[in-house]
Amino acid sequence: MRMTFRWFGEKNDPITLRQIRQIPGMKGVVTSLHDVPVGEEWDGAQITSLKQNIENHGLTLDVIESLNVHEDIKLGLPSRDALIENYIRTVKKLAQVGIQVVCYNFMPVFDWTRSDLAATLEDGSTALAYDEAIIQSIDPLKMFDDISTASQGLTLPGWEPDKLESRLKPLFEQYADVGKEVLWKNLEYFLKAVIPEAEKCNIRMAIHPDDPPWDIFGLPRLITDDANIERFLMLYDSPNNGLSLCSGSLGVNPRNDMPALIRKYGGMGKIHFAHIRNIQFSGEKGFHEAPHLSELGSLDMFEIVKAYHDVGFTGPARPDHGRMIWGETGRPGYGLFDRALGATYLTGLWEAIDKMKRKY
Ligand code: DNO
Repeated sequence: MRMTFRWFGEKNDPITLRQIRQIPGMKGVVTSLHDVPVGEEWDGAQITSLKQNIENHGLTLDVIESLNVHEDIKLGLPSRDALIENYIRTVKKLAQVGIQVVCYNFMPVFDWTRSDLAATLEDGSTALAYDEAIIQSIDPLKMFDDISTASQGLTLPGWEPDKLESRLKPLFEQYADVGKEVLWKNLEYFLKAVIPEAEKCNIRMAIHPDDPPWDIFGLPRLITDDANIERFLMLYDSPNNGLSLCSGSLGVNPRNDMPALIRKYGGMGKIHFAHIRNIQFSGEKGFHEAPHLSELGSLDMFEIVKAYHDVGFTGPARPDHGRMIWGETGRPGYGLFDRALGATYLTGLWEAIDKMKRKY
């Protein structure tokens, strides 16, 4: 397991590469060109300078999270072919500078979704939370404004203004005809075009599970559980077609046994990137994000990290969303302090498991 940290770029993140470099055990960075509108081909020089900047700080660029998929591709519109061509050209450019893993998702309209970006926990910290009753009562068209207002002036991943703002209403209308099976077909079409090219240039494509892993606002969601992950992998069976396995996304459905999923898909070599975080159930389809520690959440992080260790996972992993603690302000879920604590905790678990296995 190679410990990495998500960073949103020089102009887009209050956290600096220097701070990230000072987190004990931190090796690499996970990032993206956040200012390029989704669907556009990335500029090679910008990719090179991003990588160079990260390396100048003593870190490596391990994963592109995300190379987002344009809604027209998910909708299966005629414009998708040109957009897929752009996507492939970007993937090839990433490969040229030595990047090996590309994370993306195939969630319609909204990426991850929460009902509260700053729910207060017992200890006075704040965390992201989800309550199905609230989500069902929210007008999704208004939700974008609420999220933008609450996000401290920083763009939240998956909620980029260019993608949503004025496009939201027409998008919902377009999705009215796109049920689950159509979405599966459109995903298959995308994979059949992209994965053969990823194979040629050694990029491991890693889909992120849907967060939360159930339909929201009447929009279909696909990557939600074991059966659907199997179906996904069979759409295009290739070592380059794999997963960004996220314990906090899949783990909010108590029927998803995270250590078992890690053993199964890690054992098959299908996990290209690991997001590791804890959540606390707060009812049927309800949860808040918890500190990474097992004792403070519903997931057993020892078992999760041990499962990665048992399958010999050598890929990039990152602590995922953190709480806001110690008075920090910033991008909800992506502050420095709690994620740094998460990273060192996960590194500590790994060391303990590793040494226990080798010494006893
Ligand atoms: C949320 C993230 C997601 C993830 C995308 C990948 O914080 O885990 O936004 O980056 O779904 O495409």
